Amino acid sequence: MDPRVQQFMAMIKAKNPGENEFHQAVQEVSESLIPFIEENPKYKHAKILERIAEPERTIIFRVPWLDDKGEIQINRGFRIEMNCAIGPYKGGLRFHPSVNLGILKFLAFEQVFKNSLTTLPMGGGKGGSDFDPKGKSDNEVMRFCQSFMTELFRHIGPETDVPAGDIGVGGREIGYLFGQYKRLKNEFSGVLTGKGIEWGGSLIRPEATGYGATYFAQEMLATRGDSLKGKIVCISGSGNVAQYATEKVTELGGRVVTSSDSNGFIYDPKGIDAEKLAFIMELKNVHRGRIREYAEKFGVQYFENKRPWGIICDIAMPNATQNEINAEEAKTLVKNGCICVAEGANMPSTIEAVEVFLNARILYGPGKAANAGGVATSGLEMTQNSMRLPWSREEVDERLHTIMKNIHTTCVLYGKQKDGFINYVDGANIGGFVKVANAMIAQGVV
Ligand code: NDP
Ligand code: 2IT
Repeated sequence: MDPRVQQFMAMIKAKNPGENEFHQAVQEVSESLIPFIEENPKYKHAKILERIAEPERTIIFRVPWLDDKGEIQINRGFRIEMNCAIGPYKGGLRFHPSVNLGILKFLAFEQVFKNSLTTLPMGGGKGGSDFDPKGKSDNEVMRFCQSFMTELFRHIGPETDVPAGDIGVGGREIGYLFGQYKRLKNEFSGVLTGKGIEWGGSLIRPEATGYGATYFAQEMLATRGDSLKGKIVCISGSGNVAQYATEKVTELGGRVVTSSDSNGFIYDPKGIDAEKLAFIMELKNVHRGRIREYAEKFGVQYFENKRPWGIICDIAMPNATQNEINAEEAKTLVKNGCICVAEGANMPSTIEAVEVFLNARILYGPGKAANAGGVATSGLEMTQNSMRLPWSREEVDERLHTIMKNIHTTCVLYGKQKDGFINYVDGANIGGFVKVANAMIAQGVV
């Protein structure tokens, strides 16, 4: 490791003990940024890197609620307001039992760079709870969301901080959260994104992350005169991002052969076509069942407690969670001929796995660039809410597509090496940093 990175990371680790995912995210970014900052001393003098790694505000609160048996349950709620140099804090809420301060700080940190890359005026934030929606009734989820918002509402607002969904938070949860915010504030506003289409949501927001990651893969492939046509694609996850990545990849001529959840994955060599995807959507979004049921329904193989990276593919799209591809799995992917990795999830590859992809010189699109289509379309939802005027499906999709192309161009601008190889990690980190850093300098010591 570069000794300057090592020194910086020693400070970060001492200040944020035990927050492993946060350390990992900061390390990956500082490996790109520290050499860049050395060449641009104004950022060094203004201590931008030191400031950007310290949240502007961290809110932690108790979330008590009553389950269906009338028993009191207590969860912990969080909102990390990381950086508002270029716009109100913006980023999702995650409800998952693994949620803790370190995980949300890594996500909020990534969000600052990602939101800057979208070209839209959004700062970075993230929040959530260790609440586990699995196995809970709709009424329990509603009571939890109402209690969560009863504290969160005083910290957020359409000009202050605009949460959205992430793992475990989809249309149902956003509805309950919005309902409670509206009651408490007596205000109908764009305080959350991912809203239902009848009450202020944007068309294409549900599709946006998966579509955007696919558009980004398309751009990466085009740099090598290639396309998605005829490609075999391994996708992990079966939630929001995975579902719409599967839809778009298939539409563009690729064949998606895997789908997974936290219990295992299915392998369907014929491909997950529109009819089978409709089954997954019904299974996951309505019945909230397990992916194993796909194997039973369509007579394909199911691998319990396994991840799909051993399946031969041209393209991998990790769309489930952080650190779901380790170095061994990365090596297997490369050995099996994988030429492109487009991350729909946030930080799904470990630092060692990223190294494997970069050393193999395959097309590697890190999450903060490849999955920015979700938050970008949230930004478009905010615009429509401010104008009080909805755009058509075509208009939003076209804007999303343009934004993904622009993010790709920014990555090339900052990540293209002398030998022509595009290092998308450097490209996304530096490309996301510059605008935020310049804004911070202009706004003084704040
Ligand atoms: P969902 O809750 O809709 O789906 C999550 C999927 O990932 C499920 O299939 C889930 O399986 C699986 N999963 C979650 N945790 C784990 C785990 N620890 N191990 C294995 N599988 C796991 O979430 P999204 O699709 O919205 O989010 C997926 C990823 O995309 C996350 O990394 C998120 O941060 C990122 N992202 C999401 C955006 C959005 O707009 N929604 C935008 C940008 C990034 P199970 O049901 O068994 O838990
Ligand atoms: O990680 C992400 O970018 C998201 N979960 C979406 C955030 C948003 O505000 O739409």
